[in-house]
Amino acid sequence: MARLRTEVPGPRSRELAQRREGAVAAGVGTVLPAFVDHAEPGLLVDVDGNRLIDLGSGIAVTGVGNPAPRVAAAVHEQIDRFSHTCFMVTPYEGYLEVCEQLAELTPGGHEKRSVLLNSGAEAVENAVKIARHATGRPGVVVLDHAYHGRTNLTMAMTAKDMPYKHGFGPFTPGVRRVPGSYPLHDGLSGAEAARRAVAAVDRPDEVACVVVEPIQGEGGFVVPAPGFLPALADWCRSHGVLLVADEVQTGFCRTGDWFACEHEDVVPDLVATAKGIAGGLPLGAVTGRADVMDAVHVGGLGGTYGGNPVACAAAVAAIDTLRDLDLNAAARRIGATVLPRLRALASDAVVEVRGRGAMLAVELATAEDAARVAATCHAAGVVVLTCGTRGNVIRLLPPLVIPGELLAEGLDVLEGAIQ
Ligand code: PLZ
Repeated sequence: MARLRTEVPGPRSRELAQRREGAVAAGVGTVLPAFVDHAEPGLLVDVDGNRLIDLGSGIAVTGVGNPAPRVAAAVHEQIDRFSHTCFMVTPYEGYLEVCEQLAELTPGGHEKRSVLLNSGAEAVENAVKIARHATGRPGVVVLDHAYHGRTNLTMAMTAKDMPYKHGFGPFTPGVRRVPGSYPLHDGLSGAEAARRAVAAVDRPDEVACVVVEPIQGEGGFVVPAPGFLPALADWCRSHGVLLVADEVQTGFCRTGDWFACEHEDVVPDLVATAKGIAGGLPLGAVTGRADVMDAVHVGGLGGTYGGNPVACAAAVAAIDTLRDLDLNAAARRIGATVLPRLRALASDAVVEVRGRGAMLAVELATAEDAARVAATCHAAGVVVLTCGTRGNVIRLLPPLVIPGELLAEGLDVLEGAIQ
């Protein structure tokens, strides 16, 4: 079945790309300049009628599908009732529902509170604000290869200079970067890597929090060695340092659990979420220990749009969908299908195949290899993304509801491109 009607990008997309140049800031990058007209399960249909296989989910956002019928219905229903009041001015029930769901779903049976925000970066930034306030300490510890966002504080926390930080300094002080766990390259056990990480923290008594992605995202889909996260959590506990899990990319069933921390039974003090929480609408959250969250004075947290009612309605519907369709099981099935196929690839360019659930990656030898593989996939109508501090990793983040035959077809293309 021919999915492509024209070359990708086609003539209409190229026209729009030209128009874009006169209107959109050059600093906004684009992976695959095929302008989208609409989406179907597992597919993005572009303005030239090409049906692209979506193995990116808009960077791990539309796990529940795109469009997701229940999310769309909830959004329509909400926006017809009211679009916005600002929760800080006059509240509404949807915000509470999302916070209640977050308390139930995030790791740990302790009492929790949440604040809702607009994006992943805002969630991480607020987690740090809360941790500083609750501990009375200024320091923030982050890892090599970390990605936490593009605001000034989160740029300071993000490792990679180009493109995220280059020319955008000075950055906020107080952020200490330490080595993490990258088994392919450091050969350390989880416990050894954790010892190395905390040894690089000179004044633990001045550290408010350690912020970690349980599987690193933009930095290369780096799965830490088993035991790394639990050892870090133990160290935090014994030094009065809060553990903040940045589950912005890994959360909401992406790795086959609601949150990737669960895989090693790690219970963070605070969890930052966004992306998959609301099926495509902008929403972020910080959820954590009630005593820590409630340490902040009234009025200290918020924002005009944080927890916007439409985004909250979408989140409630997205969470219902993740639960009802058992998309954790779907994510595990995707991993069980993809990993053996990619591991069987015989190519000198493939350095490692790794990942968990529907967060999967192929590390290639060089960034040029990854760029060539991605370009071949794109030309064949398959949306794949790259990542990695060195840009040498191909990553797959398929919608959790992707039909099996589309996933298989996308993999055929990827395998061909790698070979
Ligand atoms: N924390 C772990 O993955 C966003 C960024 C894409 P925002 N990752 C995609 C880009 O080039 O900007 C991300 C993440 C982790 C925080 C964030 C930031 O989330 O919603 O993009 O602000």
